[in-house]
Amino acid sequence: MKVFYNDRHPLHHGRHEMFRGALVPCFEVPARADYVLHELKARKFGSIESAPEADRAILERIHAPRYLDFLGTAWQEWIALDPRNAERDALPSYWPIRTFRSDVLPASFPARMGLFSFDAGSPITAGTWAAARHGADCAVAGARSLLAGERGAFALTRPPGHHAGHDFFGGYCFLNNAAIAAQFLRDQGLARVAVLDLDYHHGNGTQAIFYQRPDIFFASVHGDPHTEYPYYLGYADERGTGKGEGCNLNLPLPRGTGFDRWREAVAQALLAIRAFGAEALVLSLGVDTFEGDPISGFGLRSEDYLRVGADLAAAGLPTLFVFEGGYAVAEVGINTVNVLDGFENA
Ligand code: SP5
Ligand code: ZN
Repeated sequence: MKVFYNDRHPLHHGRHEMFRGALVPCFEVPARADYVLHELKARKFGSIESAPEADRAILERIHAPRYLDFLGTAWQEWIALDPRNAERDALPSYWPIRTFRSDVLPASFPARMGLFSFDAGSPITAGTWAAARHGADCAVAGARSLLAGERGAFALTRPPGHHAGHDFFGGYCFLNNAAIAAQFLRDQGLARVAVLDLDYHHGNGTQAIFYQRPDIFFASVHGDPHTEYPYYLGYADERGTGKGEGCNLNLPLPRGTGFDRWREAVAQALLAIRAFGAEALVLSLGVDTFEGDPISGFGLRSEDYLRVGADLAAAGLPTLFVFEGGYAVAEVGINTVNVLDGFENA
């Protein structure tokens, strides 16, 4: 399978995220993707390709121009506030929640950072835009390879994407790579596309982007948002709205869920995707479902990921894997490549 590797990913390297009143070291670190690349090479799996730059118009199918403009200049604006900010990550401190206005774009950079975000755990660094932008290029290149007839492709990129919405970042995500790829597949002529999100955390960004859409099905198996991040979306009663009613499927599971129960939920999601009539699948591949993940609560073991890949292959759809979360850094490569290996060699 072709692997579209974002070689600019190390340019995004946050130092700290806010956690319970303290700045703690980031969980989303460059070594994550390095381990995946290393494992691909060690197992001689896939051919590593580079991706050409995708037109900005492709990104604008998903993201608001004013949000893309903000991301493109955020770091320059951050250091313009205070030259000493060059040594500090940019994190928001203010948010326009209910009763505030979000139509006005404040001149203040910290105010705009809050307008375009939903948590204080997703630092913007000097290279965040360059890394995120090229990650989207990789997702688009992966989608192109499916259109050219490949059965599977992998966009190996960070920062991840599934928490990012039409005009906001959060959850370590800035550009929604999976959503950009799914929309691109539609725009290139596929009538129906599905996104299946297997990251431990609900893909709130992807869901919100496609919530009214009858042509892009979104399914997600994730930690119950009553107790798990991102808390405010991902409940089972969210089924889509308007013409998109019935095209959203959330399967939240309690913290502590093991592989057998989790696998049943994935099978249920795949049945729904088949019934929908999807012509291609975009798979948000987070491996923070691993038993050793430091911020998550499911119990998958490394060998289980081979069976995940085989189950996905059995669905019989051209599949673009897009890398999302997974924070047990030393095991992220093995777990991710096990999925791809299980898919390819099922
Ligand atoms: C893409 C993705 O997986 N994003 C996840 C973002 C989660 N952010 C909240 C992390 C909360 C950290 N909890 C630390 C627990 C330490 N014991
Ligand atoms: Zn996650």
